[in-house]
Amino acid sequence: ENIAAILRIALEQRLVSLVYQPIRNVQTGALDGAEALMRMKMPDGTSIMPGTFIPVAERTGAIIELGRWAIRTVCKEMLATNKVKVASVNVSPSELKMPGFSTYVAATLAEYGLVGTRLAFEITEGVELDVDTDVVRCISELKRLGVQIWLDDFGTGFAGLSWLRMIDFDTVKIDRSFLHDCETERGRRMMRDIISLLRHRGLRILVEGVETEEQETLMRQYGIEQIQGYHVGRPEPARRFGNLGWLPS
Ligand code: G
Ligand code: G
Ligand code: MN
Ligand code: NA
Repeated sequence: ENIAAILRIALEQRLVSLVYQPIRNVQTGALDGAEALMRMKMPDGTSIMPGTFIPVAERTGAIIELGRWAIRTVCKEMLATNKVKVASVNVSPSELKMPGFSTYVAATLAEYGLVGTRLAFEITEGVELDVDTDVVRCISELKRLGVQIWLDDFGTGFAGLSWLRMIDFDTVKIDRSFLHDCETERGRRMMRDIISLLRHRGLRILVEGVETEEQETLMRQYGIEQIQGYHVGRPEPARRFGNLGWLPS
């Protein structure tokens, strides 16, 4: 298909790039890691956001190639250079269903001399997701490599709780809509209930969409481990990272 070919050309011509949004440990203030987000630049200089091209890539199968490129690039420009301790990559369920995904991940980590624990995959709790045996198998293979599995946008889809039943996630990212609702007592009660549910299951919690100091303080009081959002930092190219005070052991 046409668009699949365009995406392939975009990759070859380096029109696709990654930006990284920092993740802060809200208890210590340290930079814990960064999430990789894809960007596509058109020859005329305008940017296309993933919300536009990822669904097309998923439909045409081009997501497999884009996804592999993203994993390799994160290993090369963020992890091998020790710019962050942990970097996360968003993955579509269709990538996890492809035979050979975990083999590719293992080979890429080995190529850059990285331990699996430094890489995380964010799986979005979208409607289209069905937890089938292929996905579960792929996730156990990744976990055997030490790779972290995070649940993204928790609370926005129908599948959240059944995913929690079936998959041993390392971190759950609570969708930013719940944080924004924390302006009201009703919203704060909801947030505390979600935190309590996740705590009882032994999950690490990251809250997304922190835009103010007040929200950061509230999340610290709630005992959240990690936060992300414009208050911590916007997505930036890899070259903007580097003096983060973290040294590999
Ligand atoms: O950066 P932006 O707000 O446009 O990202 C929106 C969403 O696009 C992300 O939350 C994520 O779900 C998806 N996305 C971004 N980068 C990637 C990627 O590399 N692979 C996949 N599968 N999805 C991505
Ligand atoms: O689905 P996912 O959480 O991976 O989407 C990440 C996207 O969320 C980023 O590309 C960014 O555009 C958006 N985002 C990140 N931080 C904030 C924030 O503090 N406020 C808002 N409104 N959007 C954010
Ligand atoms: Mn994400
Ligand atoms: Na999210």
